[in-house]
Amino acid sequence: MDSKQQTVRLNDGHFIPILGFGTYASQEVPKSKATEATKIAIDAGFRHIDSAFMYKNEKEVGLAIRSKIADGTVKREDIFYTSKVWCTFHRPELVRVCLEQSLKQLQLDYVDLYLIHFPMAMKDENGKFIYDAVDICDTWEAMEKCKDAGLAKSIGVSNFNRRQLEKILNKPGLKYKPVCNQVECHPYLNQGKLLDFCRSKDIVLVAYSALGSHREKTWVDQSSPVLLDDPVLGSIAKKYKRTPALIALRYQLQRGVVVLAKSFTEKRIKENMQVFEFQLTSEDMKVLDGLNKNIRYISGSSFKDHPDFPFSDEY
Ligand code: NAP
Ligand code: WDT
Repeated sequence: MDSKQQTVRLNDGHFIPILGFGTYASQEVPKSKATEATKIAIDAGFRHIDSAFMYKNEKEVGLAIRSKIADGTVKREDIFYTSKVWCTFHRPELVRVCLEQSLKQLQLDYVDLYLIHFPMAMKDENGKFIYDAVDICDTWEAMEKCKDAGLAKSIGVSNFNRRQLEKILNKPGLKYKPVCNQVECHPYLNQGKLLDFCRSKDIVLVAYSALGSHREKTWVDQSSPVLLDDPVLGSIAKKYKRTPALIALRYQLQRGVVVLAKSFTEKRIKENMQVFEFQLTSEDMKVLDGLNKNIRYISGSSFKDHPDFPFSDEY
């Protein structure tokens, strides 16, 4: 398997592999599965790995990365690792604390990319999350300090709407622009407008739930349609002798979106690497664009009353 993965240049000069491995799994999945799957992913050729403080798996993912370094499969600099600061660490003095906790779990000395996971500050009051008032620009300045300290090579955001991105881009004295905005993106929510905006600012859009999400009950309305069961995706898959999952991944790469794919199943982890083996015609890309229907699987509706809830704006 070709280990040199295709990358795209970020606005700070670093490069991000355009296909990433998602590692989030529900509480019921044994944490050791993350180690097993991440090792398989690296062996299969994935070089970009996405996790977060909130996923509670960084110890296990770090173990997999370090074991693939130890056995000579990769070097640290071949791996692009993303982590994210959780909402309860938005206070500027806590951002680095969260990153250092991640690094300690990982047993790594830097992350390639550090993201603000979600644009809403919260605080933990006796085990219950309540809203906290922290200016996102103050959180961003603490992110810039993490980059200057070398703990994160690049910094970016996740789940930001246009207004929230502009708030950071317009911050007086901005030192570093976010390199990316990681958001839900797939043929049913193709984020065309946010993608155009990000492009105009040299911000990479990174797609999560690109296969239609994990559909976990905590986060996803179980009555929503299953993306990979879509008949149009199915017929295009048939035409290329691939799978609906591969069509959904390829769609993102051809529109310049960096795409994450989560699987803890060896066969599907390997299958997802085939995204580099074929090309969709511009006609089929147009057909896929036509599937857009504003279905947000991870809608976060329980947070909708927070003043910084991102998904009330059109985009
Ligand atoms: P996803 O990538 O949309 O994948 C969803 C499901 O598809 C997985 O449960 C997987 O099941 C299955 N699958 C994978 N490859 C397949 C294939 N070739 N054919 C058929 N089914 C396939 O999942 P996601 O977890 O929602 O998103 C991906 C990653 O994005 C996450 O793991 C996380 O790293 C990140 N994420 C970030 C945020 C954020 O707020 N920033 C939110 C959500 C997700 P199996 O494991 O059983 O194969
Ligand atoms: C919308 C609502 C977007 C799940 C909540 C994001 C939830 C982050 C995952 C995640 C949120 C959240 N995940 O990987 O499945 O920040 O709570 O990364 S969330």
